[in-house]
Amino acid sequence: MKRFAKTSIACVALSIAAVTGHAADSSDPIVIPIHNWSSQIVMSNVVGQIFEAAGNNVEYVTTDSQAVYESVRTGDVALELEVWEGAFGASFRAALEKGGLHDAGDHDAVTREDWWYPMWTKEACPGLPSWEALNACADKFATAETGDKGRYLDGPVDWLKHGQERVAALDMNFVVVNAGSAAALWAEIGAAEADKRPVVVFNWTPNFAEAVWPGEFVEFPAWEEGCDKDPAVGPNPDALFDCGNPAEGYLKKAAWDGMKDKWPNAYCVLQNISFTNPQIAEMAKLVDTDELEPEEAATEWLEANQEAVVAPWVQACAS
Ligand code: TMO
Repeated sequence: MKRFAKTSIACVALSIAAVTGHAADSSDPIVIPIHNWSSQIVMSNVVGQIFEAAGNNVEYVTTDSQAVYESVRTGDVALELEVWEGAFGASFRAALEKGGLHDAGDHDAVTREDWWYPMWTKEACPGLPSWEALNACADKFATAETGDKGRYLDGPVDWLKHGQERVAALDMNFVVVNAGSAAALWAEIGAAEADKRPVVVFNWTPNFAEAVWPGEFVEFPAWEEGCDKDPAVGPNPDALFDCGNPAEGYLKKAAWDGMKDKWPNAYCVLQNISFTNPQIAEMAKLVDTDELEPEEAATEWLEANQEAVVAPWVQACAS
């Protein structure tokens, strides 16, 4: 009985390979890394569920969002679904140079990650969104914790490492405080909303937040290639990080070089996957606004988008 079952599974695998022209995927789990913001967790579950529906085994591991590029490079995880240019461009480029991972294509989405304020903040600081106007208003953002300097609530430390360096490079009157979690950012905005207190926090797009709180990014000196490597780039000739993050950043997929040989069918689907800004904002909303668990959010997202969005990616690999 056991032998018969094994044989028939092998036959099915062979016939899939014959139909698709790909070898069969390994039955080892495709390990997908999970980080600490909602769209990434939901997207990872969406893609995991797509792979499972195709017969792959999938495993999720929670990892640091910078260290993950080393994990993809060495094959400890198979891929990364959200490589945001602003937060992770430097780690991604460093891993590419070492070898072992590659760029598996761009999502349709255009991204931005930077200092951001809810619109009511402009009443206290009408010169916004200019960073110089923000700096001139620093006292409006002062708290007991920051004395006469303004308080900027940055993301968790693993996302962006150079908030304090930017403040120093541009000689700003701000103190950078790292939030412990994404939830702490939303709590800060929510708490300021009642009395329309001015706040400036780290935020990004696509995200659920844009549908909840109208707001704007602070306009820093525009990002130029090398701003993080060459002091001469950017307005301060002696400092790195004297510019904003890219205002029209990429969102990439990264894959372990071994993925295409070990799971050729899943790898083919990965290459076709491309999410848009509204789709990614919706994934975040299902968790952050609707309070679904990420797995449920992924299932719900897939039910709504299976036919129109997902099926073509999968079918293109079956022919
Ligand atoms: C990495 N993130 C999207 C939270 O800026």
